[in-house]
Amino acid sequence: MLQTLQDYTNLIAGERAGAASGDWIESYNPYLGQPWARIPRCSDADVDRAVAAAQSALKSPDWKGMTPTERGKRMVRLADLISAKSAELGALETRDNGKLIAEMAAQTAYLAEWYRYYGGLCDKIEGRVLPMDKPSKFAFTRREPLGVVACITAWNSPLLLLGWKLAPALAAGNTVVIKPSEHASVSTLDFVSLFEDAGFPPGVVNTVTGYGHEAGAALAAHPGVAKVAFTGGDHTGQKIYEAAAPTLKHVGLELGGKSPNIIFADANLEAAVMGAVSGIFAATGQTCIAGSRLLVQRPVHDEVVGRLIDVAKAARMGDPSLTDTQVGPVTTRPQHQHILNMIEAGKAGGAECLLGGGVPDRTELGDGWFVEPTIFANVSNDMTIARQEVFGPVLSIIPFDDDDEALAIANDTIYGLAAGVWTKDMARAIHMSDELEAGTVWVNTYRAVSFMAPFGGYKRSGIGRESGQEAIDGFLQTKTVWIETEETTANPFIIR
Ligand code: TXE
Repeated sequence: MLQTLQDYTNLIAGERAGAASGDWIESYNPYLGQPWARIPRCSDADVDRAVAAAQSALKSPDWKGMTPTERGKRMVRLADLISAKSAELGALETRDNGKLIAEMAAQTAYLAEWYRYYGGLCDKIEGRVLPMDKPSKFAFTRREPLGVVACITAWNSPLLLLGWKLAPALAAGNTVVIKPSEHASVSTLDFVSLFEDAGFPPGVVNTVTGYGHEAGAALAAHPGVAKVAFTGGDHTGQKIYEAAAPTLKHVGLELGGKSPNIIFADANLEAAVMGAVSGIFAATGQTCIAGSRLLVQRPVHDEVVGRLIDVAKAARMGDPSLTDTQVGPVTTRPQHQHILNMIEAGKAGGAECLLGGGVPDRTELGDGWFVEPTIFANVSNDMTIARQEVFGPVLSIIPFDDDDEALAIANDTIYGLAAGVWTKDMARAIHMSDELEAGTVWVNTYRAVSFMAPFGGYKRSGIGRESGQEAIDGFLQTKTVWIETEETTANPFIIR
């Protein structure tokens, strides 16, 4: 039966707009494997309009002239509106990206806190009076917005990943053009309606939807954009870095990972096994912080593997819009194929597939893009399955003997986004957290995030930090103002 597709449009300069070309992209419901909505397929002309709108808003008295305290109040008002609408936004995300409603609703409920937190910081952005070494000079610093910020986001957690960029960018006084993923744009297009109600002037927040190589590339290279804040794959991150180079834009890159989750023999094994499950099977492994390499100390290796299989086998797979589903589909057809290819690479590379390993043979799952929770044992760290990001429910288990070996394996990766350590020995926990090359280390927990906690990658996992107070620095630039306080005329040929 043909379904009527619902059209969602962009927000540019406070007005709703389709693409200048009139073209659309179908957005799929991954559980049904069917299109359910359409989003505009934008290109250069739309990007030019959105950037121009953001540039004009940046200089408008309504935004530039708004006091930081007032800006903060509007962000808090926005947070309240998000809280009131969070269930609806979570349901939209589930429909569009296929991730569990339990997960998406929790994310959209928590999302408001980023806007509250950064709303509170708006009027705490302070310059300094410098204790001058040149007595007649008075000098102070001001911290000013960068300009127009492009927020380019991925499909796995559209609104949360956006909030990590948008909230500090606005708090710092920038204006924004958002390019959500072509695979899951709908929640963003719906969400931006809240800005008018919260009292933000038109043009402060704009959107352009479309393909990465069209709208995304045009935005990343646009001379009117001062910073690109991006979440996505590392190869795309590299392209964005290159596109930003000719005009020397600032960049913030939150990229992928191959995060080690390390279980020592002295750990609380029940908690550790649940931590391993949450690291890889929650969100169907579609999270940058997936604990995709599970390092297990040999004395407890078999017990951990046995417990993991029991939990993973029992996980309820199905409709992501039901609150008791534990494993949903993956978000895109290409991603589905990529995961299956990686599973084949694991088998071909000699890893032992103990669970799953393909598409579930269950008619009740219909045409949804499902992959079985898959566990590989006896993985060595040089196998493809241990080196490349899968972004799916595929766990590689690697045995180790002692702390040094665990560290050597854990750090032997091009990535460095996160790591987990499970032990009751706090000296060991501290030592491991000192030595692990990762932007986040979790001890006896996994996949915890907060608006207060800086988040970002070492090595090829990214540049810059999101969340926490320091994130706002990434959206500000410092101006130093010098004032001569004496009436003198200095020698122009020497430095003053
Ligand atoms: O992400 P992309 P995709 C990883 C994961 C996955 C892989 C590819 O391993 O398999 O990336 O996923 C836009 N200029 N992660 O293809 O391509 C694109 O339209 C400017 C990790 O979805 O990185 C989208 O809005 N923009 C990750 C955004 O970039 C471009 C989350 C992300 O797309 C562009 C998702 C270009 N040339 C995937 N090309 C994480 N870190 O959480 C694409 N885009």
